[in-house]
Amino acid sequence: MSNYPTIPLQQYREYPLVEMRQRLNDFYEDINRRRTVRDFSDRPVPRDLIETALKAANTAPSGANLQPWHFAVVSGPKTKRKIREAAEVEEREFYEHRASDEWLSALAPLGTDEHKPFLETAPYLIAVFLQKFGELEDGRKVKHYYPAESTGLATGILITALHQAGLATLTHTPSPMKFLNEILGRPKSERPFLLLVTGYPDESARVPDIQRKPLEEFASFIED
Ligand code: IYR
Repeated sequence: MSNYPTIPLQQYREYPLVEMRQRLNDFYEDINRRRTVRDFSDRPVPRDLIETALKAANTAPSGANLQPWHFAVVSGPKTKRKIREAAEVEEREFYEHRASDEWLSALAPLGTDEHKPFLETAPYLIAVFLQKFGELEDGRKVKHYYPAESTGLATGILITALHQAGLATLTHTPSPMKFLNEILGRPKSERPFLLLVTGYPDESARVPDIQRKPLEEFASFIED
């Protein structure tokens, strides 16, 4: 087996069954209040909240524990404007030409269009990058395994952590979003994964009246 050093699993906590149910129900009720928000307030958010949420995200499991992600956190108005301008160019192209009618009708209930004012209004844009390779100090490349799965998991924890703090998020995926590498000075070995917009929701924020599927529709239990 491995000859890596190991330590006892001291952090693990077992709870009595009633407590397990209580904790899980509380968590479910809380996460079930999460809604993707598109109307953000410009109220500032202290940076330490973002830092702690990122540290939570970085606990995600990853292929061979190589942590194949990078989070570029943007709060500066100049950079936010550049990102908004570049994203709106791609979005205009998407809504006017690239998207199929089928795609546009799937998006219709969300009421989205090519205007992305939240990219300037929200206090933080977190650009999530997936690293296909890591780089050692001497410049040698290290292959990463399951970078998409790993980065998706880390992003899920990030969204959950920000929600836990009382911040709203929007998972925004302008496509293509190579412009993020240029604007944010990220290397070619990193693929922009998504842009997470976060902050307080605007007081007038509204969300589409959409439902989550019932358990029977999205899970199956095989018990024999
Ligand atoms: N990227 C576009 C379109 C869009 C696509 C999907 I799939 C969505 O769930 C929402 C939007 C935009 O941000 O408007």
